[in-house]
Amino acid sequence: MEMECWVSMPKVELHAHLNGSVRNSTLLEFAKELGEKGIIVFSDVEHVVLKDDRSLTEVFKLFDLIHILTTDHATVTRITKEVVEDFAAENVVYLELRTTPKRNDSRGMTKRSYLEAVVEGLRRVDAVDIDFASTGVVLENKKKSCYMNNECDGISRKKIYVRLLLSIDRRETLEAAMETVKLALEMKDVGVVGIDLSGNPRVGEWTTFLPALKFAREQGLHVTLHCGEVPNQEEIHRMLDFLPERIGHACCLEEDAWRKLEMSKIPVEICLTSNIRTNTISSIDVHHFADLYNKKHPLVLCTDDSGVFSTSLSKEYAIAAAAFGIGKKDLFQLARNAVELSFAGEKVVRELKELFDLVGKSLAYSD
Ligand code: 6MZ
Repeated sequence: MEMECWVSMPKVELHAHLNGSVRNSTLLEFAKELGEKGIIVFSDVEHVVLKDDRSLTEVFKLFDLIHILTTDHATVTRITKEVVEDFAAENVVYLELRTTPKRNDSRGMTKRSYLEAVVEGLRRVDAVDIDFASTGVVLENKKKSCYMNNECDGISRKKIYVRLLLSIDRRETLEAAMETVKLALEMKDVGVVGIDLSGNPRVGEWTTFLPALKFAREQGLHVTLHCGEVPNQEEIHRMLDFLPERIGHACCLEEDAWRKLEMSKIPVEICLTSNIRTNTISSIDVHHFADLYNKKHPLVLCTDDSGVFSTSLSKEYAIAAAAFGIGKKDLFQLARNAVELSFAGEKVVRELKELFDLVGKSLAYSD
């Protein structure tokens, strides 16, 4: 099936890290600027940014580099705008974008000002209409909204819903994690809907963050955890026992943890290319997507880090179709079902389902 079929299909993205989704061209532009100022050596950075095949350890080294390139307010605003517009361009109709609020004293940056710079990026989106606030603010450019390229007639425009998850990095202290959760609570009205635990899975103990995660949950924030990117069975079990509303990856689960996951019905965010590239899963034909899909376990296809892994959500759908022999209608249904897994709340879920049903009929994705 042609790529265009996956691009034109409406899709839902629930696991995308902001700094992992930056275009390579933008990263190289930043690197050039810092190179000219003598802050970095451009040729060294160029080599790292353009390298295609990376181990999990190398990926986290790359993130440290990306953060050097991106951590000032104007840059954060720019990458947010670009990332949202890139997802919208391939018909992602709902994007739950996650990012780690960062404090950087040398740039006068606090976690709050970092997040404000992200929200400013959402405000600056102008290639499409955007709904990013839980209070229902929609920024429209006078024109009527639509979702699909081929339905746009020059009068109507695409629209994307964006909500934010704030990530806790496993390198952080409990105090820093608490600050992130409190920030999330204060910024609910600009579309922050939950908390993610991520970062190098070989670093830190997830139990450090348990009080912050529990507090987040008590306060009504949604919680998703990176779980099972490395084979730490003790941690995997305890994470599943916590019953997060979703988990990311779930790659290295031994049999009893796997059974626990299946029984729990905790939805899984699947990132095919990321898992293969980082060698977390040895090859696509043994990927656990197939088992979960066949057992009708709730799941969603995601990109993880579309910039770092040179992928897109449309590509992830194309890979699933080719590797597991799933047809267009079934993958459309998978995307539609993923709407239910979003943290956006009933109103948005209802609107998105209506949209899927409308598009499904007009593009013959459904019967
Ligand atoms: C775990 C990951 C990740 O937050 O700076 N991140 N954490 N596993 C992964 N699999 C490859 N990919 C990305 O985006 C980058 C940060 O997201 C987390 C890491 O903490 C990384 O530093 P933000 O916008």
